[in-house]
Amino acid sequence: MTKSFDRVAASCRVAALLAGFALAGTAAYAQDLTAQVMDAASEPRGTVTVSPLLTGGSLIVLDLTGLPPGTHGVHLHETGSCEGPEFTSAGAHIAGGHEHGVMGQGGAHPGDLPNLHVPENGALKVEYFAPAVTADLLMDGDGSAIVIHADPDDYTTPPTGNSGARIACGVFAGE
Ligand SMILES: [Cu+2]
Repeated sequence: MTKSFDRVAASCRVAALLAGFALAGTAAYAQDLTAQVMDAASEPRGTVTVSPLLTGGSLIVLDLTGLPPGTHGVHLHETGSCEGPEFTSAGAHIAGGHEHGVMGQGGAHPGDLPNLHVPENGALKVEYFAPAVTADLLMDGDGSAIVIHADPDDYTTPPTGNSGARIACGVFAGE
């Protein structure tokens, strides 16, 4: 009687230990990634934080200042490099084998994000869920970057939604 009780307790302990390992592994991978955003003149323009969620997807918080008023496309790009003033070093969008645009054929890229509507004072804080953005996508060998464009993303036209020049960029840090 006592013996089988002990065995149950022991197996519970093993299960708890395994659960602990699994949680620790996931938690280590799901830390926040923060990008310090710079414009083409290397002036700081705020931060973007991506929090990969244990339930899937990510929470993205953009806290930006000094941007030109108006509507701007913003995406997660595939390379963790922001060499101004053109920021082409950030590469293309994180595509995940998809085409561009939530309204495009075969879309969307996991890195496609909603447009930013920047008010007259140039400052904007916004947060939203990005269901297709995972730590695996962001933290591959060459990292990733957030890129803000001069024009709105039309959510359709490959490869960038006609969003124009890259006006600000930030590399995600954290491993
Ligand atoms: Cu882009």
